Formats: sequence, C-alpha cells, structure tokens
Amino acid sequence: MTYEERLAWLRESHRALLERPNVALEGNGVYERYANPVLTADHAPLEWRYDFHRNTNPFLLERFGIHAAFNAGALKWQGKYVVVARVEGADRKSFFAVAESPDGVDNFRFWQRPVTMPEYGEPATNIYDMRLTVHEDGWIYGIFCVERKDPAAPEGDLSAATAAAGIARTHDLVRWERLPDLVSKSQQRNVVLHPEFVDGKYALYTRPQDGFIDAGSGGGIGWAMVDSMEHAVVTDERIINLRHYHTIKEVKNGEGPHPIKTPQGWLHLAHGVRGCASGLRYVLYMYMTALDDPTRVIAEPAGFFMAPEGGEYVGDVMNVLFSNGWICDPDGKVFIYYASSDTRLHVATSTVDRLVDYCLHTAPDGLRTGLSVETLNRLIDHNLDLL
Ligand code: M1P
Repeated sequence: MTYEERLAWLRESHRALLERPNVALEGNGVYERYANPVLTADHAPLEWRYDFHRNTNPFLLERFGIHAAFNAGALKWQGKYVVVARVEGADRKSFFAVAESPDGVDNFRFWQRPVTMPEYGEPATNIYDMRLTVHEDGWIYGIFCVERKDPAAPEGDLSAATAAAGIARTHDLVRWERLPDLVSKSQQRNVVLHPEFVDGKYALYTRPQDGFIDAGSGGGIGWAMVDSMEHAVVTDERIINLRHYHTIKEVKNGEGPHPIKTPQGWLHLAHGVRGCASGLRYVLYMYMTALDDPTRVIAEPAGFFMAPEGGEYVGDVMNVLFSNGWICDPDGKVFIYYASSDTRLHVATSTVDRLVDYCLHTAPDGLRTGLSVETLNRLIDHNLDLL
C-alpha cells in the first residue's frame, strides 16, 4: 500500500467501525445483549495512535498502541449516553476517556482528548474503574481505583501493589478537581458513592481488602458514611452484602455502579468472583435494598445475572464480566454497560420493571443443592397446574 492508500484505509475502516449499527439479540427476557461491543481499542481516535505528519512518520506506523477500552462509568449527560471508559495502552497503563453516543447502543465516539486526572499525593502508577455519581450536592463525583507500587514490597518483588479509592469531582467531565484519596484502615477498590445524603452524610459502598488482589477478611460489599467528600475518612464500615461458600461470590465481590432508586427499593448491580481450575471467574449479580434503609438487603436472586458468553470469554483477562456503569432513562429503560475479559465494553438493555421483577421473583440461593432442587420442583409444580 502507498502512504495515501494506507491513510485512506485507516480512515475508512475507523469510520465504518464507529458508524456500525448495533442490534439487540433475544435472550432470557431479563435483558437483551447486543450483537457488537460498543467500545473497543479500535474505537480510539486515530489521532491518539498515529502521527499523521508524513515527514515524521513516512511509513504511517502506529506510534501509541491502545490495547483495550472497558470498565466504564456511565451517565446521561446533556441528552447523550456518556461513558467514562478505562482505556489501556500497550504499555499497560490505564487512563480515563469520555465517549458519547446518541442512543446508548452504537455510534460511540471518544471525545478529542483523554481525561487529564490531577494527581493526589504519591503519583499513581495506574488508575481505573471509575464509578460516576451525580450527587444531590450538585457535583458529579468519580471514584476510582488508584494503584501504586507497594512501598513495603520486598526487594525484587515487582508486582506487589496497593489499591486505594481516588476521588475527583467535576461539573463538565473535562475539568476534574482531585480530592484526597479515601482514608481507610484497609486497602479499597470498587468504592461507589450513593447518590443521596443519608442522615445528612455521604454514603459509600466499599470493598475492604487485605491485599491488592485478595479480599481476605474483607467479608463483602461494605457501607460507610462520611461527613465530607473533601476529607473522606472511613471510621465505621459494615458489610451489607456478604460473600458465601460455594456461590458465585465466594472469593470476592464488589458494587458495580451506584444503585437505581425504584418504588420497590434500591436496585444494585455487582460483580462476584469465584475460583476454578481456569483461574478467577467474574460474573455479574443483582440485589435490592430497602428504600428507607439502603443497607438492608430485601432480595437477592440466586447465582449470576450475567456471565461471559461466546467471545466475551476471551481477552486480556479471560472469563470476566465486570460492570461499573449503567444509565436509567426516565421511561424506565436501563442501559447496562458491562465489559468482557478486561478488553471491550458492551451494552445490555432492560427496564426497571423487568429488573425489579427478576430480583423479587427469582429464588435466593439456598446455599445447598437440596434446596436448589426444591426451588426447581416448585416451579415445575406451578407449571404443571397449567396442564
Ligand atoms: O481482572 C478482573 C477485574 O479485577 C479487579 O476487580 P476486583 O477488584 O473485584 O478484583 C479490577 O482490577 C477490575 O478492573 C478487573 O476488571
């Protein structure tokens, strides 16, 4: 290919990818998956990846490799469906980048530049998985994982890291005010800000963990109230959604995006992790908490809500579904942005009514096989009544 031919091919294939229509697929009735991912590494603007000056890049080579676009926070912003994605370069460093779509299922385009997130304290080695909350105090908050090399790591250990919750706020998704990291006794990841004040305080979903990977004695999804987001300190933390032996969340779990308020209660999306011979398996699950007490679980269907399917199994970290963003439209349609295998971002759609029905009318996990068979027999008996 000549330089001109290659340039034309690059532009045309990128345009075709961005404009590719998406179609909903039939499924289990609870939600619809879509045929194509909504964001991939290839969606990154060509100007991020190529030097288009012929004198400095005569072969039109890629100069900055983008490897993945996944785990995105989400919000409806000025009439657009907006995600703040975790974009990962070939150098393994993640950063945040905003992309928007007119309809939430296709035509996602990144804004011209990635987010320049101000540093706090020791500069982060990596930042990722932003949860967005439009809080009733008027700010849009982003809480994300801040990873730094573990200063206590023995010499020669070049993988030990620490995880903390970074906090930033904005009014326009462009200029971010960085606030101090969450102060907590334990390491923290998957920290999410509840959208309303509770007893006059900010409320956080937390995920205390003993180490960077290991949740250890951190028993599940926690709840902590803080007086201020400008100096957020966890003094009292209690676990509201527990891990259990032989479930989809026996190794660890974490809150997804902040819960959606419905007349029947707060609707939560979370991820659960279990171990198996092929490594850790990440799936999504749902639960509901009481409107008058967001810490009281009122429903939790057994097992996973979504698990990897087909090509979703494959990627940088296999067998992973992860979600930290969803959008609920005023008409009750819900856009669930979930990522597969730490590589790409997808959408699934549902409605508040269907998700609440799923939560309230799917049997909970009985935690042993005999009770699962009882649940199954009750359903069969119910259907036999029709014959
Ligand atoms: O690789 C799977 C996921 O692992 C982490 O999730 P958790 O904190 O629950 O272990 C995060 O690094 C997440 O970004 C990643 O998708």
